[in-house]
Parts: sequence; structure tokens; C-alpha cells
Amino acid sequence: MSKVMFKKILALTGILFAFVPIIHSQSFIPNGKKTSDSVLQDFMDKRFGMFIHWGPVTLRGTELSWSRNHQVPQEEYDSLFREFNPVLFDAESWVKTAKAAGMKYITITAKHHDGFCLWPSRYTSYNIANTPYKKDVIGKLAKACKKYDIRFCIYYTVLDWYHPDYPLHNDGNKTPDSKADMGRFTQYMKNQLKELITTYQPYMLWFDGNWEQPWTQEMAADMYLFIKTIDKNVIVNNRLGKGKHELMDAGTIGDYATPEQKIGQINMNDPWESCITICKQWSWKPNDEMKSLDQCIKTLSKTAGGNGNLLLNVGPMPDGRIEKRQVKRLNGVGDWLRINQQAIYNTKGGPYKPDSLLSSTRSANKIFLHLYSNNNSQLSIPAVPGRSVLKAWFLAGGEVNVHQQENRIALSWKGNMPDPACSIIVLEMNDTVDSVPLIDKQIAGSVATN
Ligand code: JFZ
Repeated sequence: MSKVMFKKILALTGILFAFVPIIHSQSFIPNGKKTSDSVLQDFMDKRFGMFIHWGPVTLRGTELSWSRNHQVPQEEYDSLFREFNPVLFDAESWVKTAKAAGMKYITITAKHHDGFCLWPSRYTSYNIANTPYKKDVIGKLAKACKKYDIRFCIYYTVLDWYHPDYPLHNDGNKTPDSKADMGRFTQYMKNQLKELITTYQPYMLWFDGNWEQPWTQEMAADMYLFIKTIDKNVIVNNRLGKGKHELMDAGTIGDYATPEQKIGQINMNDPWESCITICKQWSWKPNDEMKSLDQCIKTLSKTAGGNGNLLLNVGPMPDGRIEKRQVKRLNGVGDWLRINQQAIYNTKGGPYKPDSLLSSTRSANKIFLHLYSNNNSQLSIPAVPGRSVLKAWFLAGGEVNVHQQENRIALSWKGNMPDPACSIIVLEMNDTVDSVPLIDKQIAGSVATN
């Protein structure tokens, strides 16, 4: 081979590799069809939403869908809708609870893996209209959300163990039903999604159940494009494609990552939302162990610190109410947010990388330090390169003394911090900090206790 040829091949390979980053992510969907950055930014600015897992199985208090054919025999499970009569369901009171908690959106299981539909779908009789309750839960919630300016979002699972055309009929069933037909099933999905989008105008579709074998990447890409032809602005989570849930990877189809029951890793590039239960079970369980207020507040703070959203799940009772103790817990988060909201909504995570002592958020020329330990009266953190602190104070009220050295910022204050769960110190900087690179703070040992 001549030298020139060799050089040409080298150059060609270089060009090929240069394209790799462009094709690596979401190559299945053409750029013009994806949800726009401005819509996704609007979503991420909201930071905090309510997840709702609900259905007839709450009559048994076992897990939604997963208890079917396990704790609850399949036939019994599939008959529960005949008794489902949540007469105390009041959509406005759910929405008011979310609002009081400081939540900006609600995502409800319109259809979970058990196949039951909380709206009167034209495409199956296995729906709320055929329960003794009869009324359209999804419709009432969508309406109440609009009234109180909360974004309404719909959880819709792919896998459907009830539908005859979906090849697997319960958890554990691994041999596809030869009478089932994914062609017909994807048409059923399209019919229902079109029905949901045009009837309720959801802000977002939260897919799930993408992991079973009958569902393919091609079906996912086709479904994404179908949705976008109906509403180009509806947001789609990443559980439509076959990629991982917790991050955006080469197999991702969808707009944002969905870590489950854990706080996502800090990520300044890809949007993400952690879904976490307020108790242990997704759907209602009597006396289920509930997270403390301290845990709920820290979870929200750490999620924002990692540049993500928190979708905190509640499971309403079979009579339609959210448990009193859960409402009280959510109110507690709302009380904290009323004081500290500036450090959560419309912020970005960082610039300090989060750890168990501290995380940070930022907006324009402010850095918000979220402090998790209550009995310190001073703190030393690395300086922000090229920036200096003009002044500092607690969002909850209270002075903070600043001593800006060349490489470090030393902060001190009198007494304990204002909030035992998470106190916010605002650092007003001499310039914007939105895009400064992340800072490793190696803070261990630098927080002095009294
Ligand atoms: C899924 C649902 O199955 C669950 O009921 C809940 O709705 C949650 C938000 O999402 O959770 C999962 C996801 C993946 C697996 C199991 C449960 N999995 O891969 O085994």
C-alpha cells in the first residue's frame, strides 16, 4: 500500500470516528422529531413531582401488578375491578396535596402491568367505567391539574399481562402465547396513546415495562415517532427503548433518564428524574413503613444537587384518599420548600459535587449550599475558579460570615444551622456561575463541629 493510500485510510477512519459521538445517542430518532431542549428545560426547571400508583389491587393492599399470580391469585386479581369503588376520590384534594408539597407535576398510572385502565378507554372493557365507581379518574385528575396549574402526566406501561395480544400473561410466564400478536398489540397501544393524548393533553408520557422480550427497539422507535406526530411537545421518559433506565445510553429511546428508588448521579448533560416511594410499596399497603421528613427533604435536595428531578410516589387507598400521615409528610416538605424554594426550582446542580455532608445548586450569580449536618458553625470549601463571594446568608434567615482566601472559601455563623434536615446558605458571587465546571470539594475533615 502506498503512503498516500495509507494516509487516506487514516483520514477516513478519523472522519468515521468523528461521527461516533453523533450517532451514539438516540440514533433511532431523527433529530427534528425529538422533544426540543426548551421543552425539556421547562420540565427540569420544575424539579419536583408526584407519582401516583393506583388501581383495584389496593383493595388487597398488595403491590400493583406484581402481586398478580403471586400474593393474589390471577383470577381473583383480575376480578377486583368489579368491587373497585373509591367513593372518596377527590381529584382536587390530591392536586391540593401535591401543590402544598411544592410539587409542580403529577404522573399517574393510567395503565400499569396488570392492564387495568383508569380511564374509560374505547379499546378495552377492562377499565374504570366498568367498575361500580364508573367515573373517569384520569379525566378528573387532568381537569383538577389544569385548574391548579400543575402539569398532568400519564404513566403507561408497555408490558400488559392482561391483554390477550401481549404474548406473556403474568410475571413468571416466559413462554410466549402463540395466539398473541405484537402487531395487533402495538396497534392497541397506538389507539390508547392517541386516545390519551387527544383527550387529556398530557405534558409527559412515562413509559415502563420495556424490558420483556416481545418488545423491541424497532417498536419503540416507531412508537416514539407515532406519539410525536400527535403532539410534538409531549415529553417521553426513557423507558420506551431497550436501553438502561438510569442513564441515557446508545439504546435510549426517550427524552430523559429514570433512576428508580435511588438518587441519580450528578449529570450536567442528560436530563433525569429519580422515582422514589414515600413508603416501601408503590401502591398502597396498610401500615407500610414511611420515610421520615428528614429523608424526604434530603432526597429532594440531593436530587436537585445532582441536576435531576424527584418524582416522589404516593399510593392512594382503595377508598380514594391519600393517607393522612402521607399528606402530613408532604406538607412538611412543602413547609421546607416555602423557605428554601429558591435553591430548588429553576436551578442547576453543582458546581460542588454532592456528598453526604453537602450538595449545591446554582442560578445566575448565586450558589446554594445545601448542608445536611446541623451542629457545625463553620465550613471551608474550595473557591470557585475565577469567581469570588460577595456575601453569604441562610435562606431561612441568619447571617453568615465569609472569608474568601485564594483557594478556599471559609464560612462561619453563630449557633446551629436553621434546619436540622437541610439548611441552605446562599453565596452571592461576583459573576454568573451557571456554567462553571464541577468542583471536587474534598470536604471531609474540613467541616469543623462545635
Ligand atoms: C417499574 C414497575 O415495575 C414498578 O411497579 C413501578 O411502576 C416502577 C416505577 O417501575 O419498576 C421496575 C422496573 C424494572 C424491573 C422491575 C421493576 N425489572 O427490570 O425487573
